[in-house]
Amino acid sequence: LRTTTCDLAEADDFIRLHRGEHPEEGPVEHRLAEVHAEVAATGTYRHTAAELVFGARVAWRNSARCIGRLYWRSLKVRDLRDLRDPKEIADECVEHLRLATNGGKVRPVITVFAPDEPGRPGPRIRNEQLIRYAGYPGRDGGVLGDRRNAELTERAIALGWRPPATRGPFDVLPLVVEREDTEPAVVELPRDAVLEVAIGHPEYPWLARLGLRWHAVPAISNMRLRIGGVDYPAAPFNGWYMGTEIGARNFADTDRYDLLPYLGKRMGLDTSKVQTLWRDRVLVELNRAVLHSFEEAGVTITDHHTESERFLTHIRKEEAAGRSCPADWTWIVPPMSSGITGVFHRYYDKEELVPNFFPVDTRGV
Ligand code: HEM
Ligand code: NRG
Repeated sequence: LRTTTCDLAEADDFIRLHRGEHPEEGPVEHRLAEVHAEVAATGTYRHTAAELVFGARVAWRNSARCIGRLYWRSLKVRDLRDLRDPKEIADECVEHLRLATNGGKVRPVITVFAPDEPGRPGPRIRNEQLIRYAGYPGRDGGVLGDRRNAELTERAIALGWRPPATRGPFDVLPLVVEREDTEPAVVELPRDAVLEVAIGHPEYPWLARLGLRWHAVPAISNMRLRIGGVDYPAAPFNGWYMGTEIGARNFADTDRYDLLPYLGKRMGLDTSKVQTLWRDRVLVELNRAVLHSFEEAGVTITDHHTESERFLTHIRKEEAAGRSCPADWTWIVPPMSSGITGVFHRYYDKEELVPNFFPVDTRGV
């Protein structure tokens, strides 16, 4: 746990970056002296409200794995740094979901809870995302639901969570929020805070009858926001989905919902050998179904072609502003039809910049 004195060099770099991009915030030397004095006295320092907003937005701007960065300036930042009580945090996560969901017109939001301080770790959210579907051990060693969340499901049950009487493939898990000196809080999300989209297909009416669904808002809750040497271990953030995340990964990966074999048969394809490309054909229809269903439901979603073009625009804008734009090709390139998207055909800056998001309990760099 990083609960030692904050990194002064990183603090300096951040304060200079902020004043450099926001000269209206006043002279940098004065603020640097303040920060140094506070770190000398307490081992850490408190960001101003403006620094927190800027830091969170730049953390998004610096996220090398994210294709959605064009709108980094629009991130809404909720400053809840005074909250460390697990139950209060869970309640504010629910409020986060309501603000972000916005009736389907999804808004990018981050909620920043208490930071790690010397000798006093901040709170932590154990769910990978605010909305996750349970994965229950099934018969024959299989899993009912999302295998990715099997461990979290087991943990929630051990902590006293009662799954629905009839277990299904899309049961929303409770939030598990921890603080060093208290029992973890296990808090169920109210139904009306979780907008979901029922998946149908523009031409195959039978697909809607399978009962597939997915949640509208992807809200990552297990990454540490690091700004100017200060770590915020609980800082859930969300944007909206790119269709392939659901259609080409969550529904298709063999260690997730693994739907391709079943759908191939339902589509009447020759699944006897890979070179009929039956899996590729199912993938296209499944991804059409996801985009079609979100669109019909009035829920914000983007496709991988549009998002690739936007990302290339973003890189051009960053270069025009005199900044490099680090990007990880292996994450940026979409998991289907890669070669027909623009992001496939180039190389990217490789350095790691801070502020940024890191796995919650490692240093990351
Ligand atoms: C990753 C799209 C907003 C930070 C990703 C990925 C996609 C994506 C497709 C790859 C995910 C995967 O392969 O599992 C988008 C879109 C957004 C958006 C369409 C719409 C606005 C945001 C926001 C933030 C953010 C608001 C933070 C404030 C990240 C980070 C990752 C990521 C840190 C890497 C996650 C990891 O390492 O597991 N994004 N994103 N994104 N995005 Fe975004
Ligand atoms: N692939 C994951 C979500 C990862 C982040 N994607 C975003 N982030 N779109 C999934 O649930 O499928 N975001 O902040 O919008």
